[in-house]
Amino acid sequence: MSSRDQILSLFRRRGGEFLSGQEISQTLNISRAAVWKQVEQLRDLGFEIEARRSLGYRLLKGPDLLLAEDITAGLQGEIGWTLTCLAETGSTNEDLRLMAEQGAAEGTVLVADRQSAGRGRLGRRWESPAGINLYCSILLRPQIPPQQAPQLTFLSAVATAEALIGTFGLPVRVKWPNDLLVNGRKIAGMLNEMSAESEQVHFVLLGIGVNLNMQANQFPEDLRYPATSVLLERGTSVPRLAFVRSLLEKIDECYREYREEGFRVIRRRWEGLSDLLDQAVRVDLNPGIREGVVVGLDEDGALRLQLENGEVERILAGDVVPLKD
Ligand code: BT5
Repeated sequence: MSSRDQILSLFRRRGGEFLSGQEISQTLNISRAAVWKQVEQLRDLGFEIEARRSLGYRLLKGPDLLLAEDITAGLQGEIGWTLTCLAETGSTNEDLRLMAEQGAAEGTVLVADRQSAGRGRLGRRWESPAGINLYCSILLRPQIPPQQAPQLTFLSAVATAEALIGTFGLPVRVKWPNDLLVNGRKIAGMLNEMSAESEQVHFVLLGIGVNLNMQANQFPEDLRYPATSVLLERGTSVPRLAFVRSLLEKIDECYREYREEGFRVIRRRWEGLSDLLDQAVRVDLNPGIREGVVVGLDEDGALRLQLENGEVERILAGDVVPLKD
């Protein structure tokens, strides 16, 4: 743990009471001057810390920071989480890929407060301003053949949707393949990547971006779809910590189910979160258009579309829009 995290953890344990500079310097084994420097850095990060000559320091108020120790404290589940929170990085998926290639274990998670080059799919950008949202990547090493790896995309969408519903009571729906919408506006996106050889997956990275406290003017102007955040839907800001914890618990639960029962249960949960099941839709295959009725998901995550002639076509990529009558 860094000196900064150690001081914060001391403050938290003291619950708003004063901590003397001497006590901090002894516990951390750093000089009094170093303690002062750390306190100044915490203030730069937005912590309100009162300093009194005879009493020492006390924490009055903290920003909504994400710290590894807070996130994992007492988390239940089977995946052993190893979490690192970064103040800033290019893309958590990029960083975690390097760690995975060097042998990082299943359950390794990177969270960033801000991403300077947050990635969407197909080279698109994911807007990732500091201090308000969740940007994280989760490393899994499932024992599956590569063609089943897309199933993990549906797993992360189900887990994220259920965490949003459970924590904030929002009416979240899934949009094939991997967007989460509230009232037709995008609140979260998934960027899952894998490394595999012909028979076996080496690892899968679940990249998850969730708009928690994003204000309307913080979205880029050229959005492909209208976007929203928990703040915009609920009208109040929300703590990021509670959400990340619930997300990791949901991932753990879904992954256990997936290992024990295969894709079946995840698929059923995903279909329950989709508005498009049994609906007439138009799919823009770019190029080409298909119209039909959505009859479910295939084993590999393809959308099953029943055409007018009764045939079922598998849609691997495309933009799906409901047909209004
Ligand atoms: C996605 O791509 O929806 C995947 C987003 C994954 C982001 C996470 S954050 C942690 C991890 N590390 C990364 O570098 N990435 C992952 P896609 O479906 O291609 O959507 C991208 C499009 O959504 C952009 O072209 C914009 O139009 C729009 N967009 C960008 N930022 C947005 C935001 N914050 N909220 C909603 N829409 C956004």
